[in-house]
Amino acid sequence: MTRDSGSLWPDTVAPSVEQLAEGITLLRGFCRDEAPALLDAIAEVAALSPFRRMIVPGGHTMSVAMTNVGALGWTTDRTGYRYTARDPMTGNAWPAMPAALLSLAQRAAAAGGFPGFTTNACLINRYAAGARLSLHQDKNERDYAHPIVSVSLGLPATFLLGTLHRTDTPRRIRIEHGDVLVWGGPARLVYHGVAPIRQGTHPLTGESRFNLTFRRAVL
Ligand code: MD6
Ligand code: FE
Repeated sequence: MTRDSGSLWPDTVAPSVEQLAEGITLLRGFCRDEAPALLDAIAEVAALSPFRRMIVPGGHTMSVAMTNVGALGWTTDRTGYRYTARDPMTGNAWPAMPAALLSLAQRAAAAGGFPGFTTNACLINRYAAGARLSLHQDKNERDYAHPIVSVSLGLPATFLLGTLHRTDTPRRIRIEHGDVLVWGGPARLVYHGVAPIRQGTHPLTGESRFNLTFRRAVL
C-alpha cells in the first residue's frame, strides 16, 4: 500500500510536527498507536461519570457531550463555568486520571516544547455528526503558565484557530484521529472552536469524535 492511496484513511499518513503559531504545535499522528488504549480509558471514565450535555449560562444545551477525568473537572450550568472536584451529576469525585492518559499528556507536552507538564484535569468531549464548539478561550484554569494538551480520536474535525481577538477570522485546520495539539505560552488564550462534525464512520469510534484536553487548573 502506498501512502498516497486515496482509499486509505487520511489518519494513516506518517506522523509529523507542525508549528501552527508561536506556542501552538500540531503533533500529527502522535497518539495513533495508543488510541485503542485511550478509548478503553475513556469508556472506563464514562462508566463512572457518564457523558452529558451541559447547559451554558445563556440557557442553551451544548451539542457536545462532556465528562471529566482527574482531580478537577470543568463544568457549566445556568450559573456559570467552573472547575469542581466532584461530578455534579453523580456527587462523586471525578474518576482518577489513568496512567496511560497522564503519560500521554506529559510526553506530548514535552514534544510540543513544554517539559514537566503535570496535568490535574482533563475534559473529555464527545461529538456526534453536527455537534460543534463555538469560538471560545480556555480561561477558567486561572493559571495560564501551564499549557493545554489536546488529543483527538475518531472522526476528523475542522479546528477553528483564531487569535487573541475574537473578531479575527479563524484559520481552518483539519484534525485527524491520533493528532495532538500542544497549546501554551503566548497562545494560551487564543480563541478557537470546532466546526460542525461531518457525518462518517471511524473504524475505532464509529460515528463519534472524541477530544481530550489536559489542563492544570486550580479551584
Ligand atoms: C476540541 N478543543 O478539539 C475542542 N481548547 O474538540 C478545545 O476546545 C481546545 O483543542 C484548548 C486548547 C486546545 C483545544
Ligand atoms: Fe478550548
